Parts: sequence; structure tokens; C-alpha cells
Amino acid sequence: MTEQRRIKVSVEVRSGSARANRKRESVLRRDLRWELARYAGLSASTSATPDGASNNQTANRSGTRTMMNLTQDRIAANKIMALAALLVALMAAMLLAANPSYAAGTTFTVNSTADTQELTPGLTGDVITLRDAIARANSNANPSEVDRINFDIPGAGVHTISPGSPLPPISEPVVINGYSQPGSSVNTLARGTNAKLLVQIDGTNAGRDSASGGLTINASNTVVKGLVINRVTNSPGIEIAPGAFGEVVRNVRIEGNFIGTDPSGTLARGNGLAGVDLFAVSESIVGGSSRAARNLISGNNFDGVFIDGGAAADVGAAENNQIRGNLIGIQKDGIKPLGNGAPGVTVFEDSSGKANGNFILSNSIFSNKGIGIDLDDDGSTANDAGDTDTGSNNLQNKPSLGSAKNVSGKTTVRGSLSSRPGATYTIQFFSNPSGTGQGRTFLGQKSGLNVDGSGKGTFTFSPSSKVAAGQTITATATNEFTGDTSEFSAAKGVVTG
Ligand SMILES: [Ca+2]
Ligand SMILES: [Ca+2]
Ligand SMILES: [Ca+2]
Ligand SMILES: [Ca+2]
Repeated sequence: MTEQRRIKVSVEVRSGSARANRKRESVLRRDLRWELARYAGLSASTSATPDGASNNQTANRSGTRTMMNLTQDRIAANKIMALAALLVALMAAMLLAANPSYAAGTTFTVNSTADTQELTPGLTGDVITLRDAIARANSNANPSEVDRINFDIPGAGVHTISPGSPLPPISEPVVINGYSQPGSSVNTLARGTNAKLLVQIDGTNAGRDSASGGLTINASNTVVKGLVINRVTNSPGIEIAPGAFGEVVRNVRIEGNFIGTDPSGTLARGNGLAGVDLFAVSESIVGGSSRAARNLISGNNFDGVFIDGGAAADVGAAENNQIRGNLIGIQKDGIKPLGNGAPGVTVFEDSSGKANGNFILSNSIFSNKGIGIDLDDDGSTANDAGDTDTGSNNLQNKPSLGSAKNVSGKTTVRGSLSSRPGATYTIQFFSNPSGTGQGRTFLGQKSGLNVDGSGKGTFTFSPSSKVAAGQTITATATNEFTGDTSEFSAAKGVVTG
């Protein structure tokens, strides 16, 4: 049934327009996960109450049994179950005494670009492929420990792994560290990235559908860094989502990768859907506050990052995630366009899966199709009085820029925010080439902006260096308590005062 559903997803996604497909894909995926979770729930409930059901059937068959007998039967059954439970507990205790903890975190070092999976791992001269390493880390019976997957592939230059089928979903915590490959290095630049990445996953044959990715992460406390992930057909570059039975996934970090580009970070090698898809995942970070954590997420067929609340059966939320410090839709120089085929960052929820409190801060978002940040996946969302509306990131109102003037070598931006009375906001400012309005260059921020009782706050901001006349300024608002970030404001052209 699962495979049929997957095929159905795949077939339906291929028909119709791209944007409609994405919506449909999201709905179909919910159906799939919901059915899997419901199946798991039904199995659990039919086996969880055997005594009540059998007693009732017995009573009905005999027709003469009294409530007292029934109660006694239940007491007897309960005693047997209690004894059985005690026995199971004793056996578990004995096992624990013999083996007091899970196996410690283990390091698997990938030393081959091949795509085979060994049947008898651990032999002398062991060849470890990425597929091997993921499978082993998934199955070494240490679900609460973090394993590591490192790389030491012989030879110079970029090593390309081309899976011939989807890689196994990551089902236990693991750190996959592309920077362990000798010769690679993390970004050190303030603008753009000079990260040197030497491990590339070419997903031309590794994709499947929207519920899988080039890498599929179904385990909390997992980190993926230092990889180039591109060309994954029909799928996101990285998919982070609950497992088939709706396990909660939290604290995943995606750092210092190139997703949707070639290893040079200048050519589009798009993944079939979004670059990174967070589906009903919370407290996870794409990027981070360090330079080394900056991802390049450009050239993908759909959004750079797609945050989806998921469905109720998946615990139903994508909350308190952070999309921070990344290059989205731009080349690795942080200047030239590369694009994504849909907005840079989209936050999407519906009645069954909330998506609130998602920080989108300090990124370079540029030349994406549509708008830079889209709440509700519906294009630009208008501000509402008092900001009482709800939806993706609570449909946080965006700032309004009144002026951007250059006087005596200094740029001064003035504006206002109409939002929730009494709340406090961080306003971030960005500059853009003339005629564009996403958020190419992060200029700085103003924290602690209080919105008064009438729902209005005003601000003045001057970046540390002047923005040339003719460029535009945009801004976002982030509620400092809830973490909700707005879409970008309308662009304001810089003029000479
Ligand atoms: Ca493991
Ligand atoms: Ca919107
Ligand atoms: Ca609003
Ligand atoms: Ca609102």
C-alpha cells in the first residue's frame, strides 16, 4: 500500500503546473503519513485491549455469566498480565545488568564513492560507502547515541557519490561531516562563502518523491555538514521529517553545505523540489550564527527552504526553527544571482499542522522566483491592523519603510511597524540592487523595538557603511518573544538627501 501511495504521489506530482503540483504534493504527503500513522495506531489499539474484548465476547456467548464473574475474570486476567509485565521487567533488568548501556557513538569513515552495501561489514580491507555508513549507523542498536560518518576518500579533488536509488533514511542520530574529507575547509568570509567542499552527492538517480530527499533525516540530533547535494530528481536536496510512524524530530542542524549548486557554488544543479524541506520538524537550524555554518542554497527547482507544518498525525507542527545566515538564491560570492524556482524561504501551515515561531534571520536572499520570504505560500501577504491574524509565522506583519536617504556619507532609514500592541521586535535591514526587493545584503538590525498600545512602533536605522543611491532597502520584523519573522517589506529606493 505504501509503495502504491508513493507511486500515486509521484504520478500526480508530475502532472499540472509546478506551483499546483507543490500544493498537491504537500497534501498527498500528509495523506500518506497520516495513513501510516493511523495504521500504526490501529495495530497498537487492537493489541492493547485484549482482555476487555475477549471477556465481553465470552459473556455474550454464555449468556448466563454475571457481572461478578466478569469482574473476577478481569481481575484474574489483570493478575496474569501484571505477572507477565513483572517477568518482562525482570528479564529487561537482567539484560541491562549484562549490557548496562547502549553501544557508544561509533564513527564510520566512508572511503569509497561506490554505491554498494556490504552484506558482511567489518572485514579486513573494509570498503565503506556512504550507503553502508548510513545503514550501519542506523542499525548499531544505539538509538540515543550520536554516531559519526566521516570521509577519507583517496585522491585529490571533488569526490562524487552517485546513488543509484534513494539512500537509506537516517533513523538514528548521526553527524555526517563532509569537512572530515582531507583538503576541505569551512567558510571564513563575512560575505559569501569560500567553503571548500570535496564530497558531492549527485542525486540524479537518488530521488523518489516528496517524502524522501537526497538525504532523508528521520532522527533528532542529526547534523549534516560540508556536503554538496544536487540534482536529486523529484525530491528535495535534504528532507527532514518524522519517520513513517510519526516520531518527533527535533534539533537537526544543516550547516556549511552547498545545496542545488555545483561544488564551485556558481552553477545551478537544482534538486527536484526544495533545497531543504522541514516537514513537521521543530527546533532545528539551517545555517547558524557562525560563518562556518553558512549554507549555500541556490539553483533548486522549487523553494530554497520550505517549512511545512505537516499533518496532525505527525505531531503536527514545524515550530521554533531557525533559518539563519545562509545564502539563498545567490552565488557563493554573495553578490551574483543564481535563483531558486520558488521563494527563498516559504513557511506553510494549514489547520492540521502549525508552523509558527520560525526565525528567518541574517540571510542573503536574492533572485528567487516570486518573493524572498513567503508566509502561507501564497505570494505577498498584506498587513492587518493589530496583527491579530494567524497562519504561518502568525502572519507576522512586515515593516513599512518611509524613507532611505543619504546625507553626509551616511544612509538613514526611517520606518514603522504596525503589529501586536505591547510586543517587542527585531527589525533587520537589507540592501538590494536597483529594482529588486528581496534581501541580498544584510546591513544590520535594530533590536528591542516596542510597539505601543495603539499597535505602532517607529524606528530609525543607519548601517555602518553607506548604501549607494539607487539601491533599495528592505526590512523584516521578528517578534522577539514568539520568534515569528515577517515577509520582506516593500523595497524603498535610496535617494540622496
Ligand atoms: Ca546508531
Ligand atoms: Ca504570503
Ligand atoms: Ca498579520
Ligand atoms: Ca498575525
